[in-house]
Amino acid sequence: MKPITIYWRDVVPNPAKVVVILEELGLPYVSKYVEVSELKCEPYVSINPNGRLPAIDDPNTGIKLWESCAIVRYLIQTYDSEYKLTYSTFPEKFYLEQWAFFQASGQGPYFGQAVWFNVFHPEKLPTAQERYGHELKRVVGVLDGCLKGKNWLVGDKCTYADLAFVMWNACIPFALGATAGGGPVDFKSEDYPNFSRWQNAMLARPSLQKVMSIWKHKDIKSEGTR
Ligand SMILES: N[C@@H](CCC(=O)N[C@@H](CS)C(=O)NCC(=O)O)C(=O)O
Repeated sequence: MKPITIYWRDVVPNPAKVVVILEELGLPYVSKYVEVSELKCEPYVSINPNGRLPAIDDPNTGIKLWESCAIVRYLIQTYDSEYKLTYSTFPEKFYLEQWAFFQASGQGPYFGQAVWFNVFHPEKLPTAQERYGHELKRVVGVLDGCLKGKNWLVGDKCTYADLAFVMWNACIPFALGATAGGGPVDFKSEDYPNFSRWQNAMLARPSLQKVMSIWKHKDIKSEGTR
C-alpha cells in the first residue's frame, strides 16, 4: 500500500482526529504541513476549497477528501475490513453514526467557539464566554450520562465514534480559557466520572500516546514530512 498524504499543521483536534485513525489502523501515511498563511490560497484551496485542515490524498484509490468526519468515515469503510473500530451489525452501525454526527455538530463547533471567545477574541464578551462554556459542560454531561455503566459509547469496544471526541475533550481547559487567564465557566473533571474514565482510557491507547507526545514536544513543524 502507498502512503496516504495527510495535510495538517499542528496537533489540533480536527486533523489529529484523522491521524489517530491512521495510527489505530496501522495505515502508512506521510504528513504535509500547511502553514496558516497557506490555507486560503492556491495550491491548498485546490485540495480543500474550505481552506481548513485536515485533508487527505490517497494514491491507492485516487481520492482527495476534506472534512475530518468524512475522512474518518472513508478510512473506516475502505480500510477497516476487520471491523477493529466499527461495527457492521444492526443497530450498532447506526449508533456509531449517531455519535459521529453528534461529535461533528454538537461537540466540535461548540468547543471551538468556546476556544474562540475565551482565548482568541480580541475583546472579552462574557455572554458569549458563558454561552459556549455552558454548552461545553452540557455536552460533557450528556456523554457522562450515556457512559454510565459502560466503557464505550457503542458495544464493548473502542470505536471511531469514541475516538472522534478525544482530541476536543483534551482541549477542555484550553477551551475554557485556563491558559488565557481563566474564563467565567468552571469545569471539574471529577464532576463527570464516567466521561473522565472514558477519556483516560482513550488517552492510554498507543495511538493517542503517540499523537499527544507529538503535541507535547511540538516537534512536527521541524520536518516537512515524516
Ligand atoms: N469541520 C472541519 C473543521 C476544520 C477546522 O476548523 N480545522 C481547523 C484546525 S482544527 C483549521 O484548519 N483552522 C484554520 C482556519 O480556521 O483558518 C473538519 O472537521 O475538518
